[in-house]
Amino acid sequence: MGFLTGKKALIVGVASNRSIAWGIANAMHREGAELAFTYQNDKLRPRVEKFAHQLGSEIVLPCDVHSDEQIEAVFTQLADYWDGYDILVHSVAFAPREELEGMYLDSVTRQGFLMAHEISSYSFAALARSGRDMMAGRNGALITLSYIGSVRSMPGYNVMGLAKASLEANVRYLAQSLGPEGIRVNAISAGPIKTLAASGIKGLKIMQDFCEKSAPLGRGVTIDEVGNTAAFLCSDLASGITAEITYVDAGFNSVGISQRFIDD
Ligand code: NAD
Ligand code: 0WE
Repeated sequence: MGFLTGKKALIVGVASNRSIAWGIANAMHREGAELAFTYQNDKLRPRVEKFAHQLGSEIVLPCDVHSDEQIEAVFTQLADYWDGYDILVHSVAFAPREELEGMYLDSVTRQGFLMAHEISSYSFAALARSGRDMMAGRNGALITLSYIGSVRSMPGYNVMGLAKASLEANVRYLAQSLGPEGIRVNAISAGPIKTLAASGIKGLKIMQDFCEKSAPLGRGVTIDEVGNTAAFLCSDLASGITAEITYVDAGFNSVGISQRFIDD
């Protein structure tokens, strides 16, 4: 029997079969969870419907996290299918593309800053709040996705780094807010993975190669590895873990200078 048997999970952030949210959905399905999905816009709807069917789910709801109404509506619609739910997966980020290259101070704007923080951080709290009543009394768990650019400057990550720092603080404050209700809140800080959100990013390949060379495991990570960790963190196996940022990055974050740079 899977370790998520009997759990119901809402997955926000599937856009393709490379999406981290898709890796998480697969792992949660394998461990016995029932799934529901949201899609950002009409272009993504048929794709997400197809992915949902592959994992035995008929529940596919619109949700652009820019809209308070759509966030509220997700849970009124979800209540038509489920009495409650146990797991929220938040796998969403956005900043204007022009702000994800070059030097931070040359590219940051008030509008880009607000957009990045709203879509990539505030939306986690907004979804948590709207879904709160449906999660009452069932050992719920929330999970979001971060990146090491929250705590170290990374070339070109720029305003997204600030938004991820906010998201990680959001994890700690949501954990404090929801702890009394038995709801746990965690993040996974993933190593770089070639998804839609990472495509077209200048220098991504170079950064991936650098991470692979530096990481103790000497390689990158996959959406399945992130998925397995997310499934664990949202399961009762992780009942003592909340407000934590767990790195799934082959150990990259722990290294000063890799031994490989001495040996090679
Ligand atoms: P992805 O493009 O597959 O997923 C990003 C998702 O964000 C898409 O499904 C998109 O529809 C959604 N989104 C963007 N704006 C939205 C909005 N206004 N409303 C609703 N949804 C919106 O890419 P991914 O790499 O799987 O990204 C998922 C998460 O993982 C992001 O938070 C990202 O920052 C994080 N992350 C990615 C990497 C990486 O290297 N790919 C590393 C660490 C963390
Ligand atoms: O969080 C991310 C990327 C999130 C993202 C991606 C895009 C591309 C399309 C946010 N907004 C947008 N806006 C768009 O218009 N990652 C962790 C992947 C990523 O992005 C980088 C990276 C890495 C790694 C940007 C610069 C440097 C490294």
